[in-house]
Amino acid sequence: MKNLNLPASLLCSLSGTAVVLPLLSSCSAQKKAEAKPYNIVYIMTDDHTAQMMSCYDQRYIETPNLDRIAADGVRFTNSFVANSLSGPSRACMITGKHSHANGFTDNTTCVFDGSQQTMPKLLQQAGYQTAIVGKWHLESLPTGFDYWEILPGQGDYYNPRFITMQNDTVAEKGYLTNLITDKSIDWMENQRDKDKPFCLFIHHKAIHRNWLPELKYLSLYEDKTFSMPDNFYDDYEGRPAAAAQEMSIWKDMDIMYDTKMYRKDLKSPLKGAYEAYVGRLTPEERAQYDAFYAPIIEEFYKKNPQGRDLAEWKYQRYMRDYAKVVKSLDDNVGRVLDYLEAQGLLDNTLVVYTSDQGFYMGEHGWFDKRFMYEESMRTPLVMRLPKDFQTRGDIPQMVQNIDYAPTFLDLAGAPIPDDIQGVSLLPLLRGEKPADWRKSLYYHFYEYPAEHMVKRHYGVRTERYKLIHFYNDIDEWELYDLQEDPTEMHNLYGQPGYEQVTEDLRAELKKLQAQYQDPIEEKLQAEKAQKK
Ligand code: SGN
Ligand code: CA
Repeated sequence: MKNLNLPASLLCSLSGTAVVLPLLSSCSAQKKAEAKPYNIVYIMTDDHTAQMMSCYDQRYIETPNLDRIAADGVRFTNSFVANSLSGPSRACMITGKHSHANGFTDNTTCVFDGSQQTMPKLLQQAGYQTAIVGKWHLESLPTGFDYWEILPGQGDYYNPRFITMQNDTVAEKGYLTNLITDKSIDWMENQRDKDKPFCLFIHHKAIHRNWLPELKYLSLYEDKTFSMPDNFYDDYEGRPAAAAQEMSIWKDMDIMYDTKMYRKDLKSPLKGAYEAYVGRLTPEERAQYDAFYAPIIEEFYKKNPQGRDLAEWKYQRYMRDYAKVVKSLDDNVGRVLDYLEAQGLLDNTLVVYTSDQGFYMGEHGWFDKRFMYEESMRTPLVMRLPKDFQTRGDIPQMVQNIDYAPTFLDLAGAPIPDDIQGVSLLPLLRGEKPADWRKSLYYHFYEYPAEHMVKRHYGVRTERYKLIHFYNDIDEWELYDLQEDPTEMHNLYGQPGYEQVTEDLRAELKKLQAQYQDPIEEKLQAEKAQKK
């Protein structure tokens, strides 16, 4: 099921249906003579979930510029990551390989081996200029980029620091989402070699914790009451790993750091981290920030909500802050689209918008991600296609972040090395419906024990079912019927009537682990044998 690996110039579109021509016909020859290589603008945000993007979900907020990408192009309705965490997701994306194969399995212990094969390096070999601006999060410095300017670690929202190619850390004035966009546009306009095709990664910190809004949007959404998901008060029955997490809005969200109810005279575990982040504001900015929060803080401590009142109060503050941060992001995506349009670049550029993973907006009572459950395994994915791609609307096939590398290489007409584990999405972008498209996805999360305490797990997802194995200090299996139970509240593993489904999924899981060469099952068997 590898891509067809033919340059775009070998394809000719006949009445909206893409047809592959075995030899250069006069049509493709003519196109080849005219064809300019495509550019790629890859915009990736951090922790932006499809629930908070109106082209996916109309319940909460409007995202007109993100929706513009989908309206003019395509929306993937089954887009997933291989490991729902920032560093690992980014490593999957640039290598086209699962975490065990690219070596970056978690944020806490890994340093990306930048000497390995990556998509940006292969694009450079194909004659592309490559650049990345924004969050990098892979510990080692970027390789394979002609230009880079990255954030130290998670980065700062206010008056942020950037690491330059000289390895200097430089603080800048402004709001991070705007600055990343300014720098990206500046690279396209003033710094790149305009005779070469380019691939630019615009990697935002938005909408990562602790959701600090641009000051001009502090008051936005303050009148809005967000509806709560039905499973906000999930009791995790039959799901011990879900019960053991520490990412509950009610119990784990920090009152100062996350909900900004700062008081000098009180304590909270993340008070110092909060002070450091808002301490980056200038005195004038801080005065504006404090003036907004002062009455909310006063009212909060006066009412002193407890129990479910506190949980629901926190949920509203969380939703509002997150929505405000999305607003600046949406504005800035609009700026990039406008720039490309004004420069006449849009027709020749693939614009991709995605996130490093999904996020919980109160589902199961949570914030954060990590789990293989739907909200965090999914990630938004919309694309605006170059002019000669006629495909529009929804693409329902299951795709994963390991597919971006082969897709971009394919679009560039570059060969896709055999060890890349993802598959090119180009056939889907051409409107084809490949009969042999993948029927299942593999997932593996490793970062445990760690912040939020989500246990290690791996699993398989098919169109209808999901089988998960939580391991390490636990040995628990979970089975979900996504058609009957889309919010994954009923673990069916071991229940009568599901023997065949379980057996089939186990076989599929084994097949995927063999295909991708993930040695985890053998490792666990060996550990078990040793214990006996
Ligand atoms: C930080 C956050 C966590 C978050 C991780 C990973 N804590 O450590 O809430 O899960 O990043 O996020 S914070 O106190 O520093 O805000 S990731 O998207 O980078 O993987
Ligand atoms: Ca993230």
